[in-house]
Amino acid sequence: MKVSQIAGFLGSGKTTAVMKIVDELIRRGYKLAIVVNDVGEISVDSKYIEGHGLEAREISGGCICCQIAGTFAETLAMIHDSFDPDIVIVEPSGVAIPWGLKRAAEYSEEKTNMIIEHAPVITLVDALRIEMMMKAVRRLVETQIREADVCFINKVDTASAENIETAKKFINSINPGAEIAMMSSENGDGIDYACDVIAGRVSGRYDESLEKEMLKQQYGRN
Ligand SMILES: Nc1nc2c(ncn2[C@@H]2O[C@H](COP(=O)(O)OP(=O)(O)OP(=O)(O)O)[C@@H](O)[C@H]2O)c(=O)[nH]1
Ligand SMILES: [Mg+2]
Repeated sequence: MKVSQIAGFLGSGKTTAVMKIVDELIRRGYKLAIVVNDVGEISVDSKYIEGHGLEAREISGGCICCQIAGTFAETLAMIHDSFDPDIVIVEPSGVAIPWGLKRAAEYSEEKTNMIIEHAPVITLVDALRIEMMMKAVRRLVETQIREADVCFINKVDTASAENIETAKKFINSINPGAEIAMMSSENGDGIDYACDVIAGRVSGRYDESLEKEMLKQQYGRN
């Protein structure tokens, strides 16, 4: 079962993007499930779910990449056993760490008979709030970018050229290997491409030694 995460800081446009991605992937013939991890409130619109014939689960009360990893793994196992989708789209909370989520997803292999395959990690970078993020929540956003396979600079419909350039430079400085693409989850630009990435490619499994190496580089040797 393939697991696709749409990461990004709080308010970066994840839900807006996930809804459009789900529509497009269903149109392409994939069977989908979605898991939303909101810290606190319920955000999946049940009417939307019913109208789209897909399976949805909400996990609240903690971040799926850490405190409630067990619950997330059980949820994935249960989705696999009951619904068996081609792809599970996960909207992590805005403070989740992509590789932590990969690891948590792999725990589900111990809960039932299945193999998890990761879609490329997509991180949305909010072009409208790039300056704020580089100051106020830099460490977190850096981690989300460093662990991304493809970074989508989002909200390009209203962002200035300068904002977009700042976001590009910031991403490049943290993860020079990451592909950078543009998105407006509001008007749909970039959604088709995100679906190509999710359906057509895979990303590596969680690698503890690689994570330790990255942390060393980030925080110094001791
Ligand atoms: N201009 C513009 N605004 C957007 C775009 N995508 C989302 N927004 C707005 O950004 C805000 C947050 O969008 P959400 O999709 O809820 O973002 P989120 O990442 O799911 O937010 P959390 O789940 O709370 O972390 C909303 O007010 C959206 O209308 C976009 O492409 N362009
Ligand atoms: Mg959301």
